Amino acid sequence: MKTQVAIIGAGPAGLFLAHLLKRHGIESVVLEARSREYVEARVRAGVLESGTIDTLNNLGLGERMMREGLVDNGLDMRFRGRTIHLDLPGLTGRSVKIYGQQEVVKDLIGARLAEGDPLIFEAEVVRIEGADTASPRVHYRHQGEARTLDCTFVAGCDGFHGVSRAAVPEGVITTYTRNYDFAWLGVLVKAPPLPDMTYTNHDRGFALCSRRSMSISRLYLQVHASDRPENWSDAQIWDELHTRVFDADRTEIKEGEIFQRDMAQLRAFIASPMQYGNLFLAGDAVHIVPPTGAKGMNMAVADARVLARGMAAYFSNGSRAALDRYSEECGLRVWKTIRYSAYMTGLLHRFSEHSEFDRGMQLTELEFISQSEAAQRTIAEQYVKLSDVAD
Ligand code: RFL
Ligand code: PHB
Repeated sequence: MKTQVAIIGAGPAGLFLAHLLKRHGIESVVLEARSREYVEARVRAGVLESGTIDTLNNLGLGERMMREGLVDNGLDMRFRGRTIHLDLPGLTGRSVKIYGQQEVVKDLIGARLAEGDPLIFEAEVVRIEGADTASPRVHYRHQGEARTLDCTFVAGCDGFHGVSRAAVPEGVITTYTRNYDFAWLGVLVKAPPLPDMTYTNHDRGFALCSRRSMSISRLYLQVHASDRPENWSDAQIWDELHTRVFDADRTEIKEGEIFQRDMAQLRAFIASPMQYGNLFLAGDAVHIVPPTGAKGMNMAVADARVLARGMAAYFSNGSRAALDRYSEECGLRVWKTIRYSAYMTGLLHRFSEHSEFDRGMQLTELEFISQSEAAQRTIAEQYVKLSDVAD
């Protein structure tokens, strides 16, 4: 098989890239290791920044998101039993939308297949050959057979554990990592959510109350990195959530059937540069943010937009200039996003290494934010528009 762009991975980065390229008249083939059912059921992100919303709408694929997504105007941070309410439109003129990542992925997959464009599931890429040549070749396995895909460019959109980053020779990429010794235990619950996104910093650890609809809550608890979802009974989850959200009489958080559980390790990671020859990395394949700022998917979509623009310039006038600047163009935005996500993580979690002094500083920072509109605006602004890029 032969195509202009071989896209590895059908997550947000790969799927957005495929649709954006198509709008520029560029052919691509998307190779995805897992099944369609698996990819569409994978519960992850939920918060869409306006740049992501606009991109989906501009592709003509935002109809369901606009209908079913929830506008989120408020961001609450609780500590010492008090709430700091950030009015996002009041502070920034913008809001965010809550619409599950797997819903975005379903919409993008549905449209790709309806348009009759190649998206191959259960096609695991095992090797990229000649990434630094004019004709790279992607080797993959499909239906028990070894196959190849020849292309002009390879887009490595295969997440943190993919093969693309590993295909870059040693010494080319520098990595910057911070691993946290805690994780998020996430649950989906059949119960009405809190009205606003609520992050809490409690002596017993962080908690987050988000939502997927007016009848489905998405709730998270900070747990130790070595913990497991099955270690927690439903009753323990509810006790811990009520406690950490300062809901002493257990009336605020509505309980309901817990129908899904997962765990996500917290990590910050950047690999730089984001390109090697004709291989370009995007999304989680090249950077990971701790989820506290709700940025991972938004960052993946922003990468796809910059990359699509560079490839469009190449295929329309033969100039590599924009493509050669891809990594540089993404760099500062990526670092700012990591910085914000690490800041929010540091502000809201309990750290085993913290001294009493560190804990005092953390709570005083929250006190300061509660009294300073400037500090609130700084947080709100980054929450709504860190992933803005020009198309
Ligand atoms: P993905 O989504 O991991 O997709 C990569 C795809 O590549 C496939 N793949 C391969 N395919 C072929 N051959 C191979 N060898 C392959 N190896 C892997 C995989 O099967 C997969 O389908 O990466 P992408 O596209 O870069 O997207 C990144 C986002 O998924 C991620 O950043 C977000 O989910 C992060 N995130 C959040 N982001 C937000 O913007 N807002 C949020 O509110 C938010 N909340 C979250 C989050 C992530 C979380 N977890 C579970 C880590 C909340 C949580 C709990
Ligand atoms: C979510 O709704 O899944 C969500 C919300 C906010 C975050 C992370 C995840 O910071």
